[in-house]
Amino acid sequence: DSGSGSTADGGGGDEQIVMGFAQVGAESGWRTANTKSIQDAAEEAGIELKFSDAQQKQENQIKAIRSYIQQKVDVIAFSPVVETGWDTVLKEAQDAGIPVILTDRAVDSEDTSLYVTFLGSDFVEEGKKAGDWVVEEFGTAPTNIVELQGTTGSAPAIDRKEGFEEVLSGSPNFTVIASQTGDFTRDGGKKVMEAFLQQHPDIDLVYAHNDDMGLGAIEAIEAAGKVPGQDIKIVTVDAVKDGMQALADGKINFIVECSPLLGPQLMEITQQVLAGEEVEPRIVTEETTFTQEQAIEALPTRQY
Ligand code: GYE
Repeated sequence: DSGSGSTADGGGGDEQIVMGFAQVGAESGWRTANTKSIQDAAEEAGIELKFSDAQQKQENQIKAIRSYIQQKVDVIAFSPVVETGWDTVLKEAQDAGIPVILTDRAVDSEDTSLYVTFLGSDFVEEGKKAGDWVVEEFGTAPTNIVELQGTTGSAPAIDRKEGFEEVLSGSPNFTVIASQTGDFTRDGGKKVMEAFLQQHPDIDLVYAHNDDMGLGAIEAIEAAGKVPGQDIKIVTVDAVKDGMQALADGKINFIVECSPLLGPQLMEITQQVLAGEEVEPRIVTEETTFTQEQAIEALPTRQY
């Protein structure tokens, strides 16, 4: 020691980072893969992770965030189940001097100083990609579409609907004859699709905001004696393994990818933020789309 009075600690740079992560729930294959990615990446980065599952309820997420504030974690990361209603709790985190990183889903707060950055997909773009495929597939043929929406009020449900509608609005042959939430779950997708099939004998296409609801719809279509992928075509978003398998089997016709593997980037951003570095306010995930052949090719090496 130089005798200057400094401690061996060297300014606190070596202390373990503690992150509080408030997850949406365990509603889909996507979410399971996302949770695993975050847990694995935290371990890899030597970050201590406090993790909570809100079971798709905003009040539970708010409680979790408040408890992270109380525990004085170094950083809070979360995926907001819905877009609105976060200002109060985010202000509490800000007042406590704890940086907040949004992952996967956005909030619609006007005060963007309430969070450092938002890491996740461009959901409007995903909706557009689904719409582009529909236009290519059906051309000018009259097409009756039913839509299985994600969780009401969530960023991916709002944006995937918007992007899809934007593309189709230019072609009068496309009609969305029914649109309802299936809450991003397989069971939700199945139940809503059962009702749609009873009400509408003439469905040409299902647009499901995620694979799980599309997989539920497949069950309902088969139970109604129709052939999914043929009698009724299906386009979904996510590209998790079960969805990709259904695409490879010809039961789903097209999938727009949404990557759940946000963990490594989240840990990297966390380290930068806590080191006082500037980070971009919006970090968009890179994604592709899959046809049946592409799914068959990608499946053997798919991580999730
Ligand atoms: O598409 C869906 C999940 O927020 C992008 O949430 C995520 C969505 C994903 O339940 O499967």
